[in-house]
Amino acid sequence: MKLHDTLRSGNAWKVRLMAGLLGVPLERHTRSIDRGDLRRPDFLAIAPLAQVPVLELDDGHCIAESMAILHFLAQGSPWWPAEPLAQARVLTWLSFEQERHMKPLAKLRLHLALHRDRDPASPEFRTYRHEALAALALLEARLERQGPDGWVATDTHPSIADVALYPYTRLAPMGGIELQGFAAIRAWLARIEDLHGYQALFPAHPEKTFSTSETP
Ligand SMILES: N[C@@H](CCC(=O)N[C@@H](CS)C(=O)NCC(=O)O)C(=O)O
Repeated sequence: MKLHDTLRSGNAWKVRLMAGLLGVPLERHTRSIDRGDLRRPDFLAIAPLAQVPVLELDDGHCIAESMAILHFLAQGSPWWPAEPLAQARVLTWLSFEQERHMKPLAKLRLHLALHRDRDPASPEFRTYRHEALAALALLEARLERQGPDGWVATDTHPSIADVALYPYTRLAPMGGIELQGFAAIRAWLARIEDLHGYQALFPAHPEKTFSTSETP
């Protein structure tokens, strides 16, 4: 299978993390947003939404959107529980990630750390900060309730909800959101990083997760 990604995409990091945790090999095809690769006809032919990540299967079929890809990869594994109520709980947290968590955290990281092209004091970025902190407060409360052995959506084995919520939570400090006040989140991040098969954002340079240079 081939993953179409960009070097720093947090949404594509979810897919690489999932594949690593499952022990599934992925060939990376890394594209550049700045070079306009995501607007090229060859990419648009496989990516109806013109975004990464896209997973290309060996038979040529392609899957867009990180949630859909995680769902596909996790079939038949404990990362997608078999029981309908447990599945519904996983979907609750996937929906939370897409609607309330990922966007403000990704915007803060992209524009305040990577591009440095926005004023953090602008109304728009103050709103993103407020939304990001609110999302992390909800995640913190959930993890506190789940206890030190629980996971975001499930009780014993982690699920694709943990994988989905990990990257932009881990990268939050790049957008000026410090995690010191979120003890349950910090413990959960550390537990994910201890899992067999964990993948760093830059696998050859795990220490450079927060680097803003063009090359890892
Ligand atoms: N909802 C999508 C969001 C994907 C997304 O935002 N991808 C970004 C990179 S992290 C992208 O392709 N940005 C370039 C663009 O939108 O032109 C998912 O979860 O996969």
